[in-house]
Amino acid sequence: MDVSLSCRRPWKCSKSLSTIHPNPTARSKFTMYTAAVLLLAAALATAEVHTVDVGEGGLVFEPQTLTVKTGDTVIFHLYPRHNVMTGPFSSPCTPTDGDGGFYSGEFDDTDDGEKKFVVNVTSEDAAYYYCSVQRHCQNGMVGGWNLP
Ligand SMILES: [Cu+2]
Repeated sequence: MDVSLSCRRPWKCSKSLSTIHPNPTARSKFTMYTAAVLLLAAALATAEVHTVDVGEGGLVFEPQTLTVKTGDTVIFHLYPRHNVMTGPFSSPCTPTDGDGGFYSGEFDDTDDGEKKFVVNVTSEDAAYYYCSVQRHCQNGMVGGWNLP
């Protein structure tokens, strides 16, 4: 027998919620999942990608300073013969002692004029970085993010 034909009072015949969602837990799991996806989407929406040119126009980082948040990505575009390395503010132009610093490695000539070094930001602490080639740092090739 066709249900729609037998139903003369549609407001009394509509399917109950329990029919649509026979398992209430399944429904709340779906809601939790939706909330998690929305939160993730919001986090991704606020994560930024920053680009820093390293030595494009001389002994400079351009821009010289950045404001970054955890989750952001910083892409260093290394121009020939330059690199980027973190260092402590207290002793300029020397490498950080292995505690969460980064180093792009030597610029490799086979990279055809441009090399990208990508850093994922995992802390909002200030970071100082410089170019460790010859005396570039001593000549002012320094930069940093979230500097006080
Ligand atoms: Cu340099």
